[in-house]
Amino acid sequence: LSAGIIGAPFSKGQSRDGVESGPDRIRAAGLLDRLQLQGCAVKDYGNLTFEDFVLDEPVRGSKRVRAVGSANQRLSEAVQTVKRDGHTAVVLGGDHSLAIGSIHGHAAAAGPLSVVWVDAHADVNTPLTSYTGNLHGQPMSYLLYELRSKVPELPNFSWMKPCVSSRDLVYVGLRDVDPAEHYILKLLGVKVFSMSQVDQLGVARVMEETCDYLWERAKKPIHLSFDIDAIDPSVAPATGTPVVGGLSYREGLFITEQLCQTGLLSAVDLVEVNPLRGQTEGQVHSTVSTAVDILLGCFGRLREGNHLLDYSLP
Ligand code: DIR
Ligand code: MN
Ligand code: MN
Repeated sequence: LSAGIIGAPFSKGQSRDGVESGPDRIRAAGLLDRLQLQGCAVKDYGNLTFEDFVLDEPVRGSKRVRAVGSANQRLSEAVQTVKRDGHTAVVLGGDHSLAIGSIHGHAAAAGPLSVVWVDAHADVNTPLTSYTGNLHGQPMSYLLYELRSKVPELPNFSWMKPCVSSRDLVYVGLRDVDPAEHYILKLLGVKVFSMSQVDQLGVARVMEETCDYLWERAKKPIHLSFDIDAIDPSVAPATGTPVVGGLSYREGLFITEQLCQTGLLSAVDLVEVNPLRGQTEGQVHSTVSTAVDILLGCFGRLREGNHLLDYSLP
């Protein structure tokens, strides 16, 4: 296993300051050392820098489209480099609009993907259905082939084309879905395990069904896009749009353990950690360390314990 880490300190897909410091806070919590200690090779590609747009007026109600489009083009290229270097890509956000570039770059380098989207929100508004105009609530609508005719052309988005089929997408953890998003999910028949299904089936069945569903046709590389707000705010409060009733820490880790064990996990986004949204340093710490543990789980950390292949007793 090897991880290629990209920091994407990007915040313009939503309106709250602070989410741009996610990558550095997650690194400062020891992500790289801890990955290496568990036997994972790590290459840190550093933080991306993004172009500033002085004039970035809303386009059909959507905010800072030019900045988001340009940043995602850079991110897509960075993810392609990491994949071509042979690593599992790790994108540290930043807000969830960066899934546009991350998934686009992953698909450009690796071909058709399965996407597992773990989030309180579906993030499948189109620019025309969004109530907020925030692009972090829209990335999946840009990425799905089936919504192509529903997404207007936007400045700085001509570099990207949809690259995900709605049959290759599974949601886990939803509990705050806008009416138009719910309509889209039903119309396209997207596989959704909302918090209600997690309650009904338990996380073990949810992950078993997720993997069975994704493998029905072919075993494609998996892109995990993990919004920290999927986890309950009692554990991960330092995020821009917390929603009560989320996944427990244990359910979050279980999801990563199961996806890692498929052997197909090929890229991971960890997004929406916003240190400025914590009310205490303890809240920030709990959120950041949960994010780190989720990433460690993606790279083979097991709660039963691990040891390296060449371990020998002293
Ligand atoms: C809302 C909130 N559905 C929107 N989305 C969030 O802005 O479209 N996504 N917070 O993470
Ligand atoms: Mn999200
Ligand atoms: Mn969310």
